[in-house]
Amino acid sequence: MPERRYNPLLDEWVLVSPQRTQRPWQGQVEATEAAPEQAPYDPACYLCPGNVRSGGARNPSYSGTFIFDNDFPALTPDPHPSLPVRPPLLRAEPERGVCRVLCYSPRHDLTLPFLGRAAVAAVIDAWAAQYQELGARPEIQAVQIFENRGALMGASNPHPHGQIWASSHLPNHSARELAALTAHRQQHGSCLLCDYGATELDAARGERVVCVNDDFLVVVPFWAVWPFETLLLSRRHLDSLAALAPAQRQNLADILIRLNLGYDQLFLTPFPHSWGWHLPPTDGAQHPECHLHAHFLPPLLRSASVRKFMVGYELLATPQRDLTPEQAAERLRACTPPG
Ligand code: H2U
Ligand code: ZN
Repeated sequence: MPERRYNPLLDEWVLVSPQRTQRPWQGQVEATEAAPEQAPYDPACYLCPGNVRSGGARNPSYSGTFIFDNDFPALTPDPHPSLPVRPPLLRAEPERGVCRVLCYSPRHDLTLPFLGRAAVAAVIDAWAAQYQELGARPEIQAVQIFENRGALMGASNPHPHGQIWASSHLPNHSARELAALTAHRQQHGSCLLCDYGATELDAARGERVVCVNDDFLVVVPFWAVWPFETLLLSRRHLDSLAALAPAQRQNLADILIRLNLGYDQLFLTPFPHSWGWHLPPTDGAQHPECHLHAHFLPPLLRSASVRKFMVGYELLATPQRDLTPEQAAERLRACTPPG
């Protein structure tokens, strides 16, 4: 039977219609392309060590992580000239910030789960350092760390990399989450995501749990919108990546590797997705309501070539899914290596 489920982080609903998984499908079937083999170094890659980027700068011969200012940034650090006076309904504000690109390693051919635990821990260190460095700037209120993986998600280059966008206002999703986390703390005196993580670990058979270790938990959230969407959260209350002790960084590397291997195994393809961290605002205030977590938002539905489209009812009304989060978690869990 259909039901609607509530997403307490975004204060919105998702329609779950499991009876529809039986319906016939004669729609789009994308050709399954075998992922092209990548070489460890590609002389034509903008991100490989020693190569010239499309903006003209030359990359150093880096050996670990490599971070540079995006040559085509969506946000720029310069103070804005004043905006034109407009009617009240045409509201705009100046926005400034910094956009950076983070290459995970010099290896053109190794995605995150194949880097090995020490190299993934170095990427975690880089995320934490960027969050602290950019967040310390007085004009920066929010640091968004994310990755578009795969051509299906619009990634422009196969060299494994992520992005960091730091802005002078809170982005929409962070603002909505912050409001929800704050309201939960005021009403219940506890952290929404601590309470949610405990609820999932207590649930019958851990039916939405994908993988877990001493410090981290991955679930297909009860309110997931994308078929195989997951939420990664710390098991204890930590607000940000900067608060992670070295042993916790190792456990975070472990869970990131296992989750990504599970995704790749699910449809025997390098699983395309967008994913990223939600970290506390960097507005100088304390944020005890914030809880370290990342969202993985993959589009694939049935195979390496059949994806979910957000169309019709989803665009105009409410997101809808057929496969239940519990079914998705069971399948993803079966593909994820044990710790
Ligand atoms: P994707 O993560 O979606 O692939 O985007 C890569 C970013 O890298 C994109 O924002 C930047 C693009 O502007 N880029 C450079 O800054 N320099 C380059 O030489 C290539 C790509
Ligand atoms: Zn490369």
